[in-house]
Amino acid sequence: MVTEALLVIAAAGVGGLTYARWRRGALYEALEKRLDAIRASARVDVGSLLQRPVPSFESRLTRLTEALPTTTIDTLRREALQLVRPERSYIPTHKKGGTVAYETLFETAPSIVALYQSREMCDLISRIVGMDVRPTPIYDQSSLSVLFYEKPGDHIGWHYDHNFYRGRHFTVLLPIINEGTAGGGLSHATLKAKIGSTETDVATPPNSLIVFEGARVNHKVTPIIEGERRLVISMTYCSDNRANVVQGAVRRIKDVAFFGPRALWT
Ligand SMILES: O=C(O)CCC(=O)C(=O)O
Ligand SMILES: [Fe+2]
Repeated sequence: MVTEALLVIAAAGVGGLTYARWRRGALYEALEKRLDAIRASARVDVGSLLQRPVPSFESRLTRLTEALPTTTIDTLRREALQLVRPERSYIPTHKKGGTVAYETLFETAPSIVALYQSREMCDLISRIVGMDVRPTPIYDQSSLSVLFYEKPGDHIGWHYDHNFYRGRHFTVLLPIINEGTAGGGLSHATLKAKIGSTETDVATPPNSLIVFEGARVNHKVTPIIEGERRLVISMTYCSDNRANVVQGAVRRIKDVAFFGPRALWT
């Protein structure tokens, strides 16, 4: 009797897991189709971005100011502000803030997805880092996200952006809102990066484009205070998207910490 009951429970468990996995598979197939549609329809005007001189990437970090036309930033900001409530994560001492993941952006933010996927962005980042890079896969929740710093204390502690792929992996940040009572009307959220042994402040006013090798450059964001707000589009590009088994497993564990158990089935 007891054995039978256990068997039934085990079968139900396996059935449930298989079903959940199948559902995620179906979701990613649907997202791939949606991505094709977005690529075909949503055009983002990157203005003269590609005509700009390519800055040096010797320190594995660089930034451009006034990266995109104002009208493009306005569109991206409008889409970001329409997003459903971001998922808030609180990982003690590491991160407090909101994140909207890639798959959610497909529904409500086609221009943000189109910018990330655009030929122009791939070309620009490839030229800056000196190797051909592409967007990271659709099932990786960190490929593209919008980060919301909007409650007092929202911040990210010192970290490297883990590289889950065989190739080199680069992080590209595009702040679209940064307002508060620090210098220049910006928020107190300051991006700090360690270049060698030197800690540098990286200015992140709206419409700056920060490109860095997050897996090699330790970085953090200091807390915002009451009444401040900072929204950042965070994109990752990679020179070889393939991942070995260990890299895939580590990515899932990290995604589960940030986005919950649904990320297990990716
Ligand atoms: O918000 C920022 O400036 C940094 C975010 C970050 O560390 C990341 O997206 O990896
Ligand atoms: Fe990071």
